[in-house]
Amino acid sequence: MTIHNKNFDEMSSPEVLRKLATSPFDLTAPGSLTSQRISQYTCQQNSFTLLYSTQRINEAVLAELQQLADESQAVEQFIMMKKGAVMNRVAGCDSENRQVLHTASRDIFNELPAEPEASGKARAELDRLRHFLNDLRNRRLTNQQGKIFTDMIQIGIGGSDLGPRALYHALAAFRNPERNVHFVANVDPDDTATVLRNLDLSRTLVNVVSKSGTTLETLTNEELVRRAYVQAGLEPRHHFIAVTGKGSPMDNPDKYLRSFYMYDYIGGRYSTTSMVGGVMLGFALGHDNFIEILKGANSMDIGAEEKDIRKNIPLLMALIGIWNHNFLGLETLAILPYSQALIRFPAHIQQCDMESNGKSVSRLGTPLNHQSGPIIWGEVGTNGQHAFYQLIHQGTTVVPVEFIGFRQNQYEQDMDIKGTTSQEKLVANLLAQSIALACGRDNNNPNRRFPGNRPNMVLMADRLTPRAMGELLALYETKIVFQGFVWNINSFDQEGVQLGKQLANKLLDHFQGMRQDKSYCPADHDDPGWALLKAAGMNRKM
Ligand code: G6Q
Repeated sequence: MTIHNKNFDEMSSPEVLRKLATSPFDLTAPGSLTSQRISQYTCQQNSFTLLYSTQRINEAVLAELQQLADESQAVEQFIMMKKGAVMNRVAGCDSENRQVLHTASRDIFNELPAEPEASGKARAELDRLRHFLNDLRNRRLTNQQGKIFTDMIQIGIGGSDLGPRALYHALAAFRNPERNVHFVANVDPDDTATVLRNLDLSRTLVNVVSKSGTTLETLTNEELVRRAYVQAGLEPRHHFIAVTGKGSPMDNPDKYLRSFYMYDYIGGRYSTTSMVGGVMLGFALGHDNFIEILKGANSMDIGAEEKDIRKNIPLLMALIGIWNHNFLGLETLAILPYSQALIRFPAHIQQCDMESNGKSVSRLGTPLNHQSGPIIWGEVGTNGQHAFYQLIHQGTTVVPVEFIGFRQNQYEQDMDIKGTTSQEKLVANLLAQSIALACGRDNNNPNRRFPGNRPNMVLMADRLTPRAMGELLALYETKIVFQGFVWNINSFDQEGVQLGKQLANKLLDHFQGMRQDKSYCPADHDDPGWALLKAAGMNRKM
Protein backbone atom coordinates (compact mmCIF):
# COMPACT_ATOMS: atom_id res chain seq x y z
CA MET A 1 0.00 0.00 0.00
CA THR A 2 1.06 3.62 -0.49
CA ILE A 3 1.50 5.92 2.43
CA HIS A 4 0.63 9.52 1.72
CA ASN A 5 3.16 10.87 4.20
CA LYS A 6 1.05 13.97 4.58
CA ASN A 7 2.38 16.69 6.79
CA PHE A 8 0.33 17.34 9.93
CA ASP A 9 -0.86 20.77 8.83
CA GLU A 10 -1.93 19.49 5.42
CA MET A 11 -4.59 17.22 6.89
CA SER A 12 -8.15 18.36 7.49
CA SER A 13 -8.70 17.09 11.05
CA PRO A 14 -6.22 19.48 12.77
CA GLU A 15 -8.34 22.40 11.61
CA VAL A 16 -11.48 20.87 13.14
CA LEU A 17 -9.61 19.97 16.33
CA ARG A 18 -8.34 23.53 16.65
CA LYS A 19 -11.94 24.75 16.66
CA LEU A 20 -13.01 22.12 19.19
CA ALA A 21 -10.09 23.16 21.43
CA THR A 22 -11.61 26.63 21.90
CA SER A 23 -14.15 25.11 24.31
CA PRO A 24 -12.80 21.81 25.63
CA PHE A 25 -14.85 19.66 28.00
CA ASP A 26 -14.99 21.25 31.46
CA LEU A 27 -14.07 18.65 34.07
CA THR A 28 -14.85 21.08 36.89
CA ALA A 29 -18.49 21.63 35.93
CA PRO A 30 -20.78 20.16 38.61
CA GLY A 31 -21.55 16.51 37.90
CA SER A 32 -19.10 16.26 35.03
CA LEU A 33 -17.35 13.12 36.25
CA THR A 34 -20.39 10.84 36.35
CA SER A 35 -20.12 7.08 36.67
CA GLN A 36 -21.58 6.90 33.17
CA ARG A 37 -18.70 9.06 31.81
CA ILE A 38 -16.13 7.05 33.76
CA SER A 39 -17.33 3.74 32.30
CA GLN A 40 -17.83 5.21 28.83
CA TYR A 41 -14.21 6.37 28.71
CA THR A 42 -12.57 3.12 29.74
CA CYS A 43 -10.59 0.89 27.41
CA GLN A 44 -9.44 -2.66 28.14
CA GLN A 45 -6.57 -4.26 26.22
CA ASN A 46 -4.69 -7.35 27.33
CA SER A 47 -3.72 -6.83 30.99
CA PHE A 48 -4.33 -3.09 30.99
CA THR A 49 -7.35 -0.88 31.59
CA LEU A 50 -7.11 2.74 30.54
CA LEU A 51 -9.33 5.17 32.44
CA TYR A 52 -9.51 8.37 30.43
CA SER A 53 -12.69 10.13 31.57
CA THR A 54 -10.42 12.63 33.34
CA GLN A 55 -9.22 14.02 30.00
CA ARG A 56 -10.78 17.16 28.49
CA ILE A 57 -12.44 15.17 25.71
CA ASN A 58 -15.98 14.43 24.57
CA GLU A 59 -17.58 12.47 21.74
CA ALA A 60 -16.86 15.17 19.15
CA VAL A 61 -13.17 15.33 20.07
CA LEU A 62 -12.81 11.54 20.04
CA ALA A 63 -14.51 11.31 16.65
CA GLU A 64 -12.10 13.87 15.23
CA LEU A 65 -9.09 12.19 16.83
CA GLN A 66 -10.24 9.00 15.09
CA GLN A 67 -10.35 11.00 11.89
CA LEU A 68 -6.80 12.21 12.52
CA ALA A 69 -5.60 8.64 13.09
CA ASP A 70 -7.31 7.52 9.87
CA GLU A 71 -6.15 10.47 7.82
CA SER A 72 -2.53 10.05 8.87
CA GLN A 73 -2.78 6.27 8.33
CA ALA A 74 -1.15 5.74 11.69
CA VAL A 75 -2.13 2.08 11.98
CA GLU A 76 -1.34 1.30 8.33
CA GLN A 77 2.12 2.79 8.80
CA PHE A 78 2.63 0.73 11.95
CA ILE A 79 1.72 -2.44 10.06
CA MET A 80 4.09 -1.50 7.24
CA MET A 81 6.82 -0.84 9.79
CA LYS A 82 6.33 -4.33 11.25
CA LYS A 83 6.53 -5.82 7.77
CA GLY A 84 9.92 -4.23 7.15
CA ALA A 85 9.22 -1.02 5.22
CA VAL A 86 12.00 1.57 5.30
CA MET A 87 10.67 4.06 7.88
CA ASN A 88 13.89 5.62 9.16
CA ARG A 89 14.30 8.30 6.52
CA VAL A 90 13.83 11.96 5.74
CA ALA A 91 13.12 12.54 2.06
CA GLY A 92 15.66 14.58 0.13
CA CYS A 93 18.18 14.54 3.01
CA ASP A 94 21.06 12.26 3.81
CA SER A 95 19.38 10.02 6.41
CA GLU A 96 19.65 6.55 7.93
CA ASN A 97 17.24 5.00 5.42
CA ARG A 98 16.62 1.84 7.41
CA GLN A 99 13.91 -0.60 8.28
CA VAL A 100 12.52 -0.33 11.82
CA LEU A 101 12.03 -3.80 13.22
CA HIS A 102 12.16 -3.83 17.00
CA THR A 103 8.76 -5.56 16.86
CA ALA A 104 10.44 -8.53 15.10
CA SER A 105 12.51 -9.21 18.24
CA ARG A 106 9.29 -10.44 19.89
CA ASP A 107 7.35 -11.58 16.84
CA ILE A 108 8.69 -15.09 17.35
CA PHE A 109 5.63 -16.95 18.55
CA ASN A 110 3.62 -16.92 15.34
CA GLU A 111 4.20 -19.33 12.49
CA LEU A 112 4.01 -16.44 10.08
CA PRO A 113 5.79 -13.41 11.55
CA ALA A 114 5.28 -9.99 9.95
CA GLU A 115 8.90 -9.93 8.80
CA PRO A 116 10.20 -13.52 8.77
CA GLU A 117 13.91 -12.80 8.21
CA ALA A 118 14.31 -10.44 11.16
CA SER A 119 12.23 -12.69 13.39
CA GLY A 120 14.35 -15.66 12.30
CA LYS A 121 17.50 -13.85 13.36
CA ALA A 122 15.89 -12.90 16.69
CA ARG A 123 14.96 -16.53 17.26
CA ALA A 124 18.51 -17.69 16.49
CA GLU A 125 19.99 -15.22 19.03
CA LEU A 126 17.41 -16.29 21.62
CA ASP A 127 18.43 -19.89 21.06
CA ARG A 128 22.06 -19.01 21.64
CA LEU A 129 21.04 -17.15 24.80
CA ARG A 130 19.06 -20.17 26.01
CA HIS A 131 22.16 -22.39 25.62
CA PHE A 132 24.31 -19.85 27.44
CA LEU A 133 21.83 -19.60 30.33
CA ASN A 134 21.53 -23.39 30.50
CA ASP A 135 25.31 -23.68 30.67
CA LEU A 136 25.34 -21.24 33.57
CA ARG A 137 22.51 -23.04 35.33
CA ASN A 138 23.98 -26.51 34.87
CA ARG A 139 27.39 -25.27 35.96
CA ARG A 140 28.92 -26.22 32.62
CA LEU A 141 30.03 -22.62 32.54
CA THR A 142 31.66 -21.41 35.74
CA ASN A 143 34.53 -19.16 36.68
CA GLN A 144 38.12 -20.41 36.54
CA GLN A 145 37.82 -21.80 40.06
CA GLY A 146 34.71 -23.81 39.17
CA LYS A 147 32.35 -21.49 41.06
CA ILE A 148 29.07 -20.15 39.72
CA PHE A 149 28.70 -16.55 38.57
CA THR A 150 26.59 -14.58 41.02
CA ASP A 151 26.81 -11.07 39.60
CA MET A 152 26.77 -9.23 36.31
CA ILE A 153 27.89 -5.72 35.45
CA GLN A 154 26.07 -4.30 32.45
CA ILE A 155 28.11 -1.60 30.73
CA GLY A 156 26.17 0.49 28.22
CA ILE A 157 24.55 3.90 27.88
CA GLY A 158 21.40 5.46 26.42
CA GLY A 159 19.35 2.80 24.67
CA SER A 160 21.86 0.19 25.80
CA ASP A 161 21.15 1.06 29.42
CA LEU A 162 17.84 2.78 30.17
CA GLY A 163 15.29 0.21 29.00
CA PRO A 164 17.18 -2.85 30.28
CA ARG A 165 17.83 -1.12 33.62
CA ALA A 166 14.17 -0.04 33.94
CA LEU A 167 13.02 -3.62 33.38
CA TYR A 168 15.57 -5.08 35.77
CA HIS A 169 14.26 -2.86 38.56
CA ALA A 170 10.65 -3.43 37.51
CA LEU A 171 11.00 -7.19 37.76
CA ALA A 172 13.48 -7.55 40.62
CA ALA A 173 10.76 -9.43 42.51
CA PHE A 174 11.07 -12.24 39.93
CA ARG A 175 14.86 -12.35 40.06
CA ASN A 176 16.92 -15.43 40.82
CA PRO A 177 17.87 -14.56 44.42
CA GLU A 178 21.41 -15.78 43.84
CA ARG A 179 22.03 -13.27 41.06
CA ASN A 180 22.50 -9.51 41.07
CA VAL A 181 23.04 -7.03 38.28
CA HIS A 182 24.90 -3.72 38.52
CA PHE A 183 24.90 -1.01 35.88
CA VAL A 184 27.61 1.32 34.64
CA ALA A 185 26.64 3.95 32.09
CA ASN A 186 28.21 7.31 32.89
CA VAL A 187 31.75 8.10 31.80
CA ASP A 188 32.10 9.65 35.26
CA PRO A 189 34.77 7.34 36.74
CA ASP A 190 32.87 7.35 40.03
CA ASP A 191 30.08 5.36 38.38
CA THR A 192 32.46 2.47 37.68
CA ALA A 193 34.29 2.89 40.98
CA THR A 194 31.04 2.64 42.96
CA VAL A 195 30.04 -0.56 41.22
CA LEU A 196 33.48 -2.19 41.45
CA ARG A 197 33.81 -1.36 45.12
CA ASN A 198 31.99 -4.23 46.75
CA LEU A 199 32.06 -6.89 44.06
CA ASP A 200 33.78 -10.23 43.95
CA LEU A 201 35.06 -9.90 40.39
CA SER A 202 35.94 -13.59 40.20
CA ARG A 203 32.18 -14.40 40.42
CA THR A 204 31.09 -11.57 38.13
CA LEU A 205 30.25 -11.50 34.42
CA VAL A 206 30.63 -8.22 32.52
CA ASN A 207 28.08 -7.62 29.79
CA VAL A 208 29.32 -4.89 27.45
CA VAL A 209 26.42 -3.59 25.36
CA SER A 210 26.95 -1.29 22.42
CA LYS A 211 25.17 -1.56 19.10
CA SER A 212 27.73 0.61 17.34
CA GLY A 213 30.72 -0.67 19.31
CA THR A 214 32.12 2.86 19.19
CA THR A 215 30.48 4.72 22.08
CA LEU A 216 33.03 6.72 24.06
CA GLU A 217 31.45 6.10 27.46
CA THR A 218 31.02 2.37 26.98
CA LEU A 219 34.46 1.72 25.53
CA THR A 220 36.09 3.78 28.28
CA ASN A 221 34.17 1.99 31.00
CA GLU A 222 34.90 -1.40 29.47
CA GLU A 223 38.60 -0.55 29.59
CA LEU A 224 38.35 0.58 33.24
CA VAL A 225 36.65 -2.64 34.24
CA ARG A 226 39.09 -4.76 32.19
CA ARG A 227 41.97 -3.15 34.07
CA ALA A 228 40.30 -3.97 37.38
CA TYR A 229 40.13 -7.61 36.29
CA VAL A 230 43.78 -7.68 35.27
CA GLN A 231 44.77 -6.03 38.56
CA ALA A 232 42.81 -8.72 40.37
CA GLY A 233 44.79 -11.38 38.47
CA LEU A 234 41.73 -12.43 36.43
CA GLU A 235 41.55 -13.04 32.70
CA PRO A 236 38.82 -10.74 31.23
CA ARG A 237 38.11 -13.17 28.37
CA HIS A 238 36.59 -15.61 30.87
CA HIS A 239 34.18 -12.96 32.19
CA PHE A 240 33.35 -10.47 29.44
CA ILE A 241 30.33 -10.84 27.15
CA ALA A 242 29.57 -8.58 24.19
CA VAL A 243 26.21 -7.52 22.80
CA THR A 244 26.80 -5.57 19.63
CA GLY A 245 25.95 -5.03 15.98
CA LYS A 246 27.26 -7.58 13.48
CA GLY A 247 30.54 -6.27 12.06
CA SER A 248 30.93 -3.48 14.66
CA PRO A 249 34.40 -2.82 16.14
CA MET A 250 33.22 -4.80 19.18
CA ASP A 251 32.36 -7.81 17.05
CA ASN A 252 35.47 -9.71 18.05
CA PRO A 253 34.47 -13.04 19.62
CA ASP A 254 38.07 -13.84 20.61
CA LYS A 255 37.95 -11.06 23.19
CA TYR A 256 34.75 -12.30 24.79
CA LEU A 257 33.35 -15.34 26.56
CA ARG A 258 30.24 -14.99 24.37
CA SER A 259 29.13 -12.52 21.70
CA PHE A 260 25.46 -11.80 21.04
CA TYR A 261 24.12 -9.72 18.21
CA MET A 262 21.50 -7.10 17.42
CA TYR A 263 20.85 -5.61 14.03
CA ASP A 264 20.86 -2.15 12.50
CA TYR A 265 17.09 -2.19 12.02
CA ILE A 266 16.60 -2.07 15.81
CA GLY A 267 17.11 1.42 17.23
CA GLY A 268 18.93 1.67 20.58
CA ARG A 269 15.96 3.08 22.50
CA TYR A 270 13.70 0.35 21.10
CA SER A 271 16.16 -2.46 21.75
CA THR A 272 15.17 -3.71 25.23
CA THR A 273 13.51 -6.85 23.84
CA SER A 274 16.54 -7.70 21.69
CA MET A 275 19.76 -9.16 23.13
CA VAL A 276 20.47 -5.64 24.48
CA GLY A 277 18.05 -6.40 27.31
CA GLY A 278 17.85 -10.16 26.79
CA VAL A 279 21.26 -11.27 28.03
CA MET A 280 21.10 -9.38 31.32
CA LEU A 281 17.38 -10.03 31.92
CA GLY A 282 17.85 -13.70 31.06
CA PHE A 283 20.72 -13.92 33.57
CA ALA A 284 18.75 -12.15 36.31
CA LEU A 285 15.20 -13.43 35.76
CA GLY A 286 15.76 -16.67 33.87
CA HIS A 287 14.98 -17.54 30.26
CA ASP A 288 11.27 -18.22 30.85
CA ASN A 289 10.62 -14.84 32.41
CA PHE A 290 12.36 -13.14 29.49
CA ILE A 291 10.09 -15.09 27.13
CA GLU A 292 7.10 -13.83 29.14
CA ILE A 293 8.30 -10.24 28.59
CA LEU A 294 8.50 -10.95 24.84
CA LYS A 295 5.04 -12.52 24.81
CA GLY A 296 3.58 -9.50 26.57
CA ALA A 297 5.25 -7.09 24.14
CA ASN A 298 4.16 -9.16 21.15
CA SER A 299 0.55 -9.25 22.30
CA MET A 300 0.54 -5.46 22.58
CA ASP A 301 2.11 -5.14 19.11
CA ILE A 302 -0.73 -7.27 17.73
CA GLY A 303 -3.41 -5.29 19.58
CA ALA A 304 -1.96 -2.04 18.24
CA GLU A 305 -3.11 -3.02 14.74
CA GLU A 306 -6.71 -2.20 15.75
CA LYS A 307 -7.95 0.88 13.90
CA ASP A 308 -10.68 1.92 16.33
CA ILE A 309 -8.94 4.31 18.71
CA ARG A 310 -11.32 3.32 21.50
CA LYS A 311 -10.06 -0.26 21.36
CA ASN A 312 -6.36 0.43 20.94
CA ILE A 313 -4.68 1.84 24.06
CA PRO A 314 -1.35 2.95 22.49
CA LEU A 315 -3.21 4.68 19.65
CA LEU A 316 -5.72 6.30 21.99
CA MET A 317 -2.97 7.53 24.32
CA ALA A 318 -1.03 8.85 21.33
CA LEU A 319 -4.02 10.83 20.08
CA ILE A 320 -5.07 12.17 23.47
CA GLY A 321 -1.42 13.21 23.91
CA ILE A 322 -1.64 15.11 20.61
CA TRP A 323 -4.93 16.71 21.69
CA ASN A 324 -3.32 17.97 24.91
CA HIS A 325 -0.08 19.04 23.29
CA ASN A 326 -0.99 20.45 19.89
CA PHE A 327 -4.50 21.71 20.56
CA LEU A 328 -4.71 22.50 24.29
CA GLY A 329 -1.12 23.81 24.22
CA LEU A 330 0.22 21.74 27.13
CA GLU A 331 3.94 21.36 26.72
CA THR A 332 5.03 18.66 29.12
CA LEU A 333 3.84 15.22 30.17
CA ALA A 334 4.45 13.59 33.54
CA ILE A 335 4.54 9.80 33.78
CA LEU A 336 3.79 8.87 37.39
CA PRO A 337 3.80 5.16 38.19
CA TYR A 338 2.38 4.17 41.57
CA SER A 339 4.77 1.24 41.79
CA GLN A 340 8.19 1.41 43.37
CA ALA A 341 9.37 -1.22 40.88
CA LEU A 342 8.83 1.25 38.03
CA ILE A 343 11.36 3.67 39.52
CA ARG A 344 13.43 3.81 36.30
CA PHE A 345 10.54 3.53 33.86
CA PRO A 346 9.91 7.29 33.47
CA ALA A 347 13.61 7.76 32.62
CA HIS A 348 13.39 5.10 29.93
CA ILE A 349 10.22 6.58 28.41
CA GLN A 350 11.76 10.03 28.63
CA GLN A 351 14.56 8.86 26.34
CA CYS A 352 12.37 6.79 24.07
CA ASP A 353 9.92 9.66 23.57
CA MET A 354 12.20 12.71 23.55
CA GLU A 355 14.88 11.16 21.35
CA SER A 356 12.25 9.83 18.97
CA ASN A 357 9.93 12.79 18.70
CA GLY A 358 12.07 15.79 19.63
CA LYS A 359 12.26 16.83 15.98
CA SER A 360 11.77 20.04 13.98
CA VAL A 361 11.75 18.64 10.45
CA SER A 362 9.08 16.50 8.78
CA ARG A 363 9.78 13.28 6.91
CA LEU A 364 9.48 15.35 3.78
CA GLY A 365 12.47 17.42 4.92
CA THR A 366 10.36 20.53 5.58
CA PRO A 367 10.46 22.57 8.81
CA LEU A 368 7.56 21.86 11.20
CA ASN A 369 5.19 24.68 11.98
CA HIS A 370 3.51 22.77 14.81
CA GLN A 371 4.64 21.15 18.03
CA SER A 372 6.27 17.71 17.95
CA GLY A 373 7.22 15.69 21.06
CA PRO A 374 6.45 17.07 24.53
CA ILE A 375 8.88 17.28 27.45
CA ILE A 376 8.60 14.00 29.36
CA TRP A 377 9.42 13.62 33.00
CA GLY A 378 8.27 11.58 35.96
CA GLU A 379 8.78 9.89 39.28
CA VAL A 380 7.06 7.20 41.30
CA GLY A 381 4.05 7.93 43.49
CA THR A 382 3.39 8.46 46.30
CA ASN A 383 6.89 9.96 46.63
CA GLY A 384 6.18 12.66 44.05
CA GLN A 385 3.13 13.81 46.03
CA HIS A 386 5.46 15.10 48.70
CA ALA A 387 7.67 16.81 46.16
CA PHE A 388 6.39 18.41 42.95
CA TYR A 389 2.62 17.78 43.05
CA GLN A 390 2.12 21.27 44.48
CA LEU A 391 2.99 22.62 41.04
CA ILE A 392 0.86 20.16 39.12
CA HIS A 393 -2.18 21.04 41.28
CA GLN A 394 -1.79 24.79 41.68
CA GLY A 395 1.12 25.93 39.50
CA THR A 396 0.75 28.22 36.50
CA THR A 397 1.86 25.44 34.12
CA VAL A 398 -0.71 22.75 33.43
CA VAL A 399 0.98 19.34 33.31
CA PRO A 400 -0.94 16.42 31.80
CA VAL A 401 -0.32 13.22 33.72
CA GLU A 402 -0.24 9.53 32.86
CA PHE A 403 -0.66 7.51 36.05
CA ILE A 404 0.21 3.81 36.13
CA GLY A 405 -1.03 1.52 38.91
CA PHE A 406 -1.58 -2.09 39.90
CA ARG A 407 -4.30 -3.80 41.90
CA GLN A 408 -1.83 -6.13 43.62
CA ASN A 409 1.74 -5.74 44.75
CA GLN A 410 4.60 -7.94 43.55
CA TYR A 411 5.96 -9.49 46.74
CA GLU A 412 2.61 -10.29 48.38
CA GLN A 413 3.99 -8.92 51.62
CA ASP A 414 1.36 -6.52 52.81
CA MET A 415 -0.84 -6.15 55.86
CA ASP A 416 -3.74 -4.26 57.34
CA ILE A 417 -2.67 -1.18 59.19
CA LYS A 418 -5.56 0.84 60.60
CA GLY A 419 -8.04 -1.10 58.49
CA THR A 420 -6.39 -0.93 55.06
CA THR A 421 -3.41 -2.51 53.35
CA SER A 422 -0.46 -0.53 51.99
CA GLN A 423 -1.49 -1.48 48.45
CA GLU A 424 -4.95 0.01 49.10
CA LYS A 425 -3.33 3.15 50.44
CA LEU A 426 -1.17 3.36 47.31
CA VAL A 427 -4.08 2.94 44.87
CA ALA A 428 -6.36 5.24 46.90
CA ASN A 429 -3.73 7.95 46.56
CA LEU A 430 -3.38 7.39 42.82
CA LEU A 431 -7.12 7.62 42.15
CA ALA A 432 -7.50 10.58 44.50
CA GLN A 433 -4.83 12.47 42.57
CA SER A 434 -6.59 11.75 39.31
CA ILE A 435 -9.89 13.19 40.62
CA ALA A 436 -8.24 16.15 42.37
CA LEU A 437 -6.39 17.17 39.22
CA ALA A 438 -9.48 16.81 37.04
CA CYS A 439 -12.23 18.28 39.22
CA GLY A 440 -10.28 20.63 41.49
CA ARG A 441 -12.01 22.28 44.45
CA ASP A 442 -13.22 25.80 44.92
CA ASN A 443 -12.41 27.80 48.03
CA ASN A 444 -12.97 31.36 49.16
CA ASN A 445 -9.33 31.45 50.07
CA PRO A 446 -7.56 31.78 46.69
CA ASN A 447 -4.47 30.12 48.12
CA ARG A 448 -6.49 27.01 48.90
CA ARG A 449 -8.28 26.88 45.57
CA PHE A 450 -7.63 23.93 43.25
CA PRO A 451 -8.40 25.04 39.68
CA GLY A 452 -8.87 21.50 38.29
CA ASN A 453 -9.29 20.83 34.57
CA ARG A 454 -5.82 19.29 34.65
CA PRO A 455 -6.01 16.39 32.22
CA ASN A 456 -4.77 12.99 33.27
CA MET A 457 -5.41 9.29 32.70
CA VAL A 458 -4.84 6.09 34.60
CA LEU A 459 -3.41 2.82 33.31
CA MET A 460 -4.25 -0.09 35.62
CA ALA A 461 -3.32 -3.76 35.59
CA ASP A 462 -3.57 -6.59 38.11
CA ARG A 463 0.11 -7.04 38.90
CA LEU A 464 3.45 -6.01 37.44
CA THR A 465 4.50 -9.43 36.11
CA PRO A 466 7.07 -10.05 33.33
CA ARG A 467 4.19 -10.34 30.85
CA ALA A 468 2.52 -7.11 32.00
CA MET A 469 5.91 -5.38 31.86
CA GLY A 470 6.38 -6.52 28.27
CA GLU A 471 2.94 -5.14 27.44
CA LEU A 472 3.65 -1.83 29.14
CA LEU A 473 6.98 -1.43 27.36
CA ALA A 474 5.46 -2.10 23.93
CA LEU A 475 2.46 0.09 24.75
CA TYR A 476 4.69 3.13 25.28
CA GLU A 477 7.02 2.33 22.37
CA THR A 478 4.02 2.12 20.07
CA LYS A 479 2.36 5.22 21.47
CA ILE A 480 5.54 7.14 20.61
CA VAL A 481 5.73 5.64 17.13
CA PHE A 482 2.06 6.49 16.44
CA GLN A 483 2.62 10.11 17.45
CA GLY A 484 5.60 10.30 15.10
CA PHE A 485 3.47 8.96 12.25
CA VAL A 486 0.73 11.53 12.90
CA TRP A 487 3.25 14.39 13.06
CA ASN A 488 4.99 12.93 9.99
CA ILE A 489 8.40 13.04 11.62
CA ASN A 490 11.15 10.44 11.65
CA SER A 491 10.95 8.93 15.15
CA PHE A 492 13.90 6.64 14.52
CA ASP A 493 16.99 8.80 14.11
CA GLN A 494 18.78 11.07 16.64
CA GLU A 495 20.91 13.56 14.73
CA GLY A 496 20.47 16.01 17.62
CA VAL A 497 22.92 14.13 19.81
CA GLN A 498 25.85 14.40 17.35
CA LEU A 499 27.03 17.99 17.75
CA GLY A 500 27.77 17.72 21.47
CA LYS A 501 29.72 14.48 20.90
CA GLN A 502 31.86 16.12 18.20
CA LEU A 503 32.60 19.18 20.33
CA ALA A 504 33.50 16.98 23.30
CA ASN A 505 36.04 15.19 21.10
CA LYS A 506 37.54 18.54 20.12
CA LEU A 507 37.83 19.48 23.79
CA LEU A 508 39.52 16.16 24.49
CA ASP A 509 42.16 17.15 21.93
CA HIS A 510 42.88 20.19 24.12
CA PHE A 511 43.26 17.97 27.19
CA GLN A 512 45.69 15.76 25.30
CA GLY A 513 47.57 18.81 24.04
CA MET A 514 47.96 20.19 27.57
CA ARG A 515 49.13 16.84 28.87
CA GLN A 516 51.87 16.67 26.19
CA ASP A 517 52.95 20.30 26.38
CA LYS A 518 52.59 22.54 29.46
CA SER A 519 52.52 25.70 27.33
CA TYR A 520 49.93 24.26 24.93
CA CYS A 521 47.69 26.72 23.17
CA PRO A 522 45.50 25.77 20.19
CA ALA A 523 46.11 27.40 16.81
CA ASP A 524 42.65 28.96 16.98
CA HIS A 525 42.90 31.26 20.03
CA ASP A 526 39.24 32.17 19.74
CA ASP A 527 37.99 28.60 19.90
CA PRO A 528 35.08 28.94 22.38
CA GLY A 529 35.73 25.39 23.63
CA TRP A 530 39.28 26.34 24.67
CA ALA A 531 38.08 29.61 26.25
CA LEU A 532 35.35 27.83 28.19
CA LEU A 533 37.74 25.11 29.28
CA LYS A 534 40.08 27.74 30.74
CA ALA A 535 37.22 29.67 32.34
CA ALA A 536 36.07 26.43 33.97
CA GLY A 537 39.55 26.08 35.46
CA MET A 538 40.24 22.76 33.72
CA ASN A 539 43.67 23.94 32.50
CA ARG A 540 44.81 24.40 36.10
CA LYS A 541 44.20 20.74 36.84
CA MET A 542 47.01 19.47 34.56
C1 G6Q B 1 19.11 5.31 21.10
C2 G6Q B 1 20.28 6.08 20.81
C3 G6Q B 1 21.34 6.11 21.87
C4 G6Q B 1 22.22 4.86 21.90
C5 G6Q B 1 23.44 5.15 22.77
C6 G6Q B 1 24.35 3.96 22.89
O1 G6Q B 1 18.21 5.13 20.33
O2 G6Q B 1 20.76 5.74 19.57
O3 G6Q B 1 20.82 6.33 23.15
O4 G6Q B 1 21.51 3.77 22.36
O5 G6Q B 1 24.14 6.22 22.25
O6 G6Q B 1 24.76 3.53 21.63
P1 G6Q B 1 25.51 2.17 21.43
O7 G6Q B 1 24.59 1.07 21.78
O8 G6Q B 1 25.89 2.15 19.98
O9 G6Q B 1 26.71 2.20 22.33
